[in-house]
Amino acid sequence: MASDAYQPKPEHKFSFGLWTVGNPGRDPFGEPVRPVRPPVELAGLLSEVGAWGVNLHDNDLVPIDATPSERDKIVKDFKAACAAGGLVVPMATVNLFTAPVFRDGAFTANDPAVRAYAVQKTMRAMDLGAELGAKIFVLWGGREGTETDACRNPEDAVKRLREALDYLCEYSIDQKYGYKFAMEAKPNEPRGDIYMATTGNYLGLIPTLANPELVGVNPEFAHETMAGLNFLHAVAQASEAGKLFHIDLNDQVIGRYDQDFRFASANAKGAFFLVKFLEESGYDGPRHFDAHAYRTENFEGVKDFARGCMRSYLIMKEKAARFAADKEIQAIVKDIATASAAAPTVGKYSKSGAQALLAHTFDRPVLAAKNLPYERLDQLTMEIIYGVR
Ligand code: DIG
Ligand code: MN
Ligand code: MN
Repeated sequence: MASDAYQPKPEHKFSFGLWTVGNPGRDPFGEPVRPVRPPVELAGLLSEVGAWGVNLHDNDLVPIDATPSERDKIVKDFKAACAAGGLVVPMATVNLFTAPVFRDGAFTANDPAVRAYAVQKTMRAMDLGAELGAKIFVLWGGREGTETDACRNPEDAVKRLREALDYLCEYSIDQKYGYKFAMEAKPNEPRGDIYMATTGNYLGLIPTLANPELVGVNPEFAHETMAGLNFLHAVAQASEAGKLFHIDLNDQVIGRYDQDFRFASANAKGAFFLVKFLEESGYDGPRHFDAHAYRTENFEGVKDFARGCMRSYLIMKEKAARFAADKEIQAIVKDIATASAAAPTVGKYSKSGAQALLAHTFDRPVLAAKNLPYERLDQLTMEIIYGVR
């Protein structure tokens, strides 16, 4: 691979989940095509391609039926592999979707025993993550949903989810883990419909929690895009609310199943605006690639996939810098932000301000005539993305 300007460095904070580079290529219509590699080998791969961090679900590392002594040896070996490879573990999460016990959901399941088991399993996953140094705990409610709404009142699902989150926040406080919880939305798959379908749903739930300051979101590019939504707008709202605790980067074609493509491989324009936003907004969290290689790939192809995610991010980062330095673009950006005519500012309400606003006469034709050269601006933007500017 060329030693050019797009080589990943620790300061870029690129991370991958064990389940991403460890994905064996199984899909609903086909068996695995790649051998399942042990976590220590996956850590070696991530170190080789230049990743900064490695994330995991509990059972990506520790099999669900491992004995305590087996668990401890696995964790010891993995910690050694991470240390040897210079990898940190910034995020941990819990698998509440693979085992059949979660077929009706986890925190929102109808069976209170399943709900209690899901909370217990999450507590143990939090213990594991804390042992590995994670300070972000992601929760993706992959099975929290329905195929028929005859199965439960959706209000009950919200209440059960809140009860679990409040309990887990208190556990983190009690254990002094210092976790920031990052909630990950998805509209459907593997359930017919998943509760908290979008990042916006979670932004509406968080203020109703007992410890809202401990809970934010982990938007995923593919998940908002599956629903036909603008991923950047979800990320920007989360960021503006101080709730962008983590982010899952990948790519996706609108209206398809969750493709989890290599970052920027399907939607270069969306990737450009996202990287521009993340870099200019001061987001200082992990750049986590929750994606996987094509089923056609062998282990070397998995490395190509991981390198491509990071390279494309850095290429888009450079293009965002070109956009910011482009005099013609910036002149347009400045002009379209100026007022078309003198007018009272809205700002914070005051009686006098309201009187002045009500007394002001707006000249609608003048306002309607302001030049908005978005065609030229977007063409210049595309020419930067195409690499000809
Ligand atoms: C799927 O997009 C989910 C799971 O892979 C995991 O729970 C979470 C972590 O980023 N993303
Ligand atoms: Mn996904
Ligand atoms: Mn994800």
